[in-house]
Amino acid sequence: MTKGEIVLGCLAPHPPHLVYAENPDENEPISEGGWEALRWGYGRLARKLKKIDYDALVILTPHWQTYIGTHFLGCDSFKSLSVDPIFPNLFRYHYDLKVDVELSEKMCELAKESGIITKMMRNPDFRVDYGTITSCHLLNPDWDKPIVTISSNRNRHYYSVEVMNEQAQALGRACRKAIEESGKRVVLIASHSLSHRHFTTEAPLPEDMSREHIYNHSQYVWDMKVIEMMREGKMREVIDILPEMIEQTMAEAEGGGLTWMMAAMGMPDYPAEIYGYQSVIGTGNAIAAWDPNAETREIVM
Ligand code: 2X7
Ligand code: FE2
Repeated sequence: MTKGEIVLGCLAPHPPHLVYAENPDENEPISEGGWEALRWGYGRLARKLKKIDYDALVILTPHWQTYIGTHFLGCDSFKSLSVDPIFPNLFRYHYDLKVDVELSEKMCELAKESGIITKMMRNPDFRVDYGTITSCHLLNPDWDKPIVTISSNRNRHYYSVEVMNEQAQALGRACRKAIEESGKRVVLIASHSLSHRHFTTEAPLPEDMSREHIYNHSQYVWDMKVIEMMREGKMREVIDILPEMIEQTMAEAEGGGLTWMMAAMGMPDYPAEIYGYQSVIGTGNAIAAWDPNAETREIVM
């Protein structure tokens, strides 16, 4: 069997606002648009993905939170209605997705072998979190590839940000080994924003872009610093300073997504492709991709 490989890694933020703004058939609410800088960037990355030959999308999401171990989706398919708990006015999405259970089991097994507490989620009525649905919809609106979702273990809260950062790296290394042994070509997704300070009052019309902006300059400065380091190919350094960024900006990277993905990809020292940056309800959202293939890697923005 040929050795499996990670063919792309994506930082893919999941504000449900972006799906709402796209008006896909799957989502009930109707909008007048909004957040174009992110949606157009996602469109470009989705077109790149269409040109890549891959078998599955593997996503780590901070909105499936587990306190005992790391869990992996373990049924062939999941179908239900996903309603955002905070924004039910924007996101009531009918999903019907397929899971690569074989790959999921392999990652679960190798993570366990490396000392991580793991569990397969075998409940067919399990409600898939909106982080998975939003990031996967925006990257692959056709839903024509199977996915694997990995939960976010809350060791950041149980222990510390530093423990999270170490554990997520161990998980990333185990997932890489599992992918290599599987023989599959896999796209990784870290589903989260960068700085994460929310606004406190919502505009009467959510897509009213005159109300959308960063609310705290320090958060913006952190976001720009991290994006600059991504462009420079300094991902080892980004992961090293991540605990400080998380504490100062309430960043969603606390869920382990970026750390996990970068460890799985061997801490890229080549430039990330940047597809967009914009605020959604005050949070800082960057879309970025790491393409290990130097021939297809681009300077996007
Ligand atoms: O979960 C989210 C998020 N991460 C960012 C912005 C808006 C809503 O939900
Ligand atoms: Fe979120």
